[in-house]
Amino acid sequence: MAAGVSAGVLARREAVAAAQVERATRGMPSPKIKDIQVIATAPEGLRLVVVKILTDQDGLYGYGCGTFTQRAELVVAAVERYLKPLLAGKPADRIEDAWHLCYNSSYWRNSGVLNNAISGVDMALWDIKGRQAGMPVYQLLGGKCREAADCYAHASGAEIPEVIDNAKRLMAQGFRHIRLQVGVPGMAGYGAGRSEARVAALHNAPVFEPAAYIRRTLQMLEAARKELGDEVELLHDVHERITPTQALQFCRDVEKFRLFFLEDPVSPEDIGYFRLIRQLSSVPIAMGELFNSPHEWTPLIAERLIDYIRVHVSQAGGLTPCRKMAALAEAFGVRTAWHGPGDVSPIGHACNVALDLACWNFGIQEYTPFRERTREVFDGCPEMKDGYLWANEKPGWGIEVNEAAAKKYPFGFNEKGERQRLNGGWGEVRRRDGTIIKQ
Ligand code: GCO
Ligand code: MG
Repeated sequence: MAAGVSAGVLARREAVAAAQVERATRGMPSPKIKDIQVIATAPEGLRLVVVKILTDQDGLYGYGCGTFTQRAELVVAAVERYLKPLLAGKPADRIEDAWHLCYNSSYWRNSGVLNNAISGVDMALWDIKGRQAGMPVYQLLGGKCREAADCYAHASGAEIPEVIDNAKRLMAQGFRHIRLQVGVPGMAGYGAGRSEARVAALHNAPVFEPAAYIRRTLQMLEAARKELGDEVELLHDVHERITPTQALQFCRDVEKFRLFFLEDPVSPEDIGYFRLIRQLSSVPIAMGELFNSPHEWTPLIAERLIDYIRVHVSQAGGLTPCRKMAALAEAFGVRTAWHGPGDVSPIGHACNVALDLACWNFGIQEYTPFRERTREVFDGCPEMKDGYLWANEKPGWGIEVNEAAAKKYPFGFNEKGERQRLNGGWGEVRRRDGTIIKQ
């Protein structure tokens, strides 16, 4: 018993506290997870996986993104066959607890498929929490640090003048940050148009040679800086296609173009090289879309080896781990640049924007336009104005999925309705001599 406080006073205090708890929860019984469904849809040919959690409370449900387009069907199975039975009947309002339950239930963890499945559940629970509170998710994270998320858009082309024209078009739309990618003649470069012609090789697959790509990209960046002026921020994605030593030289060579960031100069397998790159070059580095595990991002952040952490939020397990990642990054002066390509569903983009608004150390957001079919399936996509992405102000993610429309675009077909090969998986790219390269 605390000194000077009688048993009677203590008992009264306990009774008051119990009454307060009862008042606070009255009328809001904890919702339970009643059903988990998966919406598998490909409105623009890219396979999107969305998890829907229904609760035992009438009309209370939520959506989460678990998009791993190259192995989408495995994410569907992971949700339906493992997470759904695990979570049935569990409280829908204990997000942190549910995350750890899912994460630990496979014993072996941090895989792309499993993390995406967990993310689908995690984001759906945040959506439910927002709908319960009557607030957008960014409010649950502490509210806005900024009005909207400054974005970069993609300008690409098979030829350098085409890239520059596309960049000018985007600048005229209000974008202040532009990612530039140019094709390499006769080769299968990342992120740019490919010509029909193909350089001579010892095989029939698409060809890529790192040295040719590097020369071409340096020419393109030089032309772009000259023609686009000094004010626009330029970005480029290497897509882990060159050797670590080439990357080191490339980082030094692009310094003069004053990039906003250079992305993925080396692959996750080679992150040890960032220590060297950091010592020898001042180019700002963005890294992380392929990361699945804290063992990948923690050292890069804690050693201050990168400038922008660029994780694909669902690939890392959803909003719950990524808001912690952002907080870790803030402590080390690293900013966020969440992955925002076409193979993230609008639910995932809405989650990116919630983090962008609520985290002080936001850096930039990658933007991919939501086209007509996507908007038909997902009502309430974040809105783009003058290069800024604005959150939907409705509760949760503020997005409703039109499930009948989603069914019109099943997996397996491209936008023209033609059958796709490889179930959404990627094929091969080889060097001239036949060596497989990362793509
Ligand atoms: C980017 C990415 C993407 C990925 C794609 C893989 O920076 O936007 O590199 O274009 O290649 O998401 O499916
Ligand atoms: Mg990338």
